[in-house]
Amino acid sequence: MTTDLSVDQLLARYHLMVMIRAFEESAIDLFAKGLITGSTHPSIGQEAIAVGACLVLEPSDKILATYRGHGEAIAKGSDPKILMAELLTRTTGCCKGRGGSMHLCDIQNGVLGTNAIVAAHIPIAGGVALANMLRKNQQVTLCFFGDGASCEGEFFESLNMAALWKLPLVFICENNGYAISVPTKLSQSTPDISDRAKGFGIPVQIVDGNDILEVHAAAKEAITHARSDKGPFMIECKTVRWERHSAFSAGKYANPEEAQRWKKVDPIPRLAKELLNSGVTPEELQAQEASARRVILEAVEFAMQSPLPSSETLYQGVFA
Ligand SMILES: Cc1ncc(C[n+]2csc(CCOP(=O)(O)OP(=O)(O)O)c2C)c(N)n1
Repeated sequence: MTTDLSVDQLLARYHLMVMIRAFEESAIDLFAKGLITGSTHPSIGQEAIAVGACLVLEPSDKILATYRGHGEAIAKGSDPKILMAELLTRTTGCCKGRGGSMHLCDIQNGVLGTNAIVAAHIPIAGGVALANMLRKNQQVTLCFFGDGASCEGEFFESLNMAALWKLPLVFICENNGYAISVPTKLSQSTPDISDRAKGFGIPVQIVDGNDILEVHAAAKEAITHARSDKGPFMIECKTVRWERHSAFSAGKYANPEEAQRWKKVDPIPRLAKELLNSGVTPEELQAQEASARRVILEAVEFAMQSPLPSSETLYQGVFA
């Protein structure tokens, strides 16, 4: 596929995708060691969606995502140190350790929340987009959600109001084929989730979510559309979920071949191939990878050395 991105811009995207991959691998490792409490949901294999879409945004734009949202927060510009500290519930975390892996919020960077309740953030994203429309600030809101979330009533209500009020909102469906253990063919009445948006008169694009060039091109069109007061847009990214729903069940797949299915369409080697074809040397790629992995090692170190909140602070930030 041809692209308007320069080799340097592609390399920056490669760096970010590897950073997200390394962050998720560390999260799985820390979870296995009992250092992450609750749950954690890796976005391994879905990095091209987060990076492809978020890098089209302006810094003042906003995003909301699901509990599988570490990648989107990193792609939107959150410092992996404060995100990793949040996963480890440290005081230096983006929510002072009160949110954990599923509730990342970094207002300064426009990350208005990842959410544990399936689809609950979709109407919130609608509210954010409405506020921005009323303020006439030309900000766009991206709302990432899964195929499972698209079966919730809130999704349909949000589509309707967003279309009716022409909100500057881009819906990005990460259709990874599963909602926990339920394959989409057992939960979705049509193969394409974007058909639902069409029913509300919203323009849609279906892309290969493992091809960052396709995601980038669609995001550019959608974000330009939303920023030009033309209303919402939906992108459906077809992708393949990492082996299991969460780190809790990592490595416990009955069928090991099924567990590895995401590797066959892994977006990172795919972009690497594109870069090599564009004249980037293997050494340059290795240097990018080493640098990205170093950032995450430093983030883990920072988080591990940060203090846990003391019991005296238990009631801080409790408003009701
Ligand atoms: C309202 C609600 N119902 C059920 C759950 C339990 N639950 C957690 S994740 C999940 C699956 C969601 O799948 P999908 O939207 O496809 O996202 P994915 O995990 O594949 O990224 C469910 C049912 C929940 N957290 N919230």
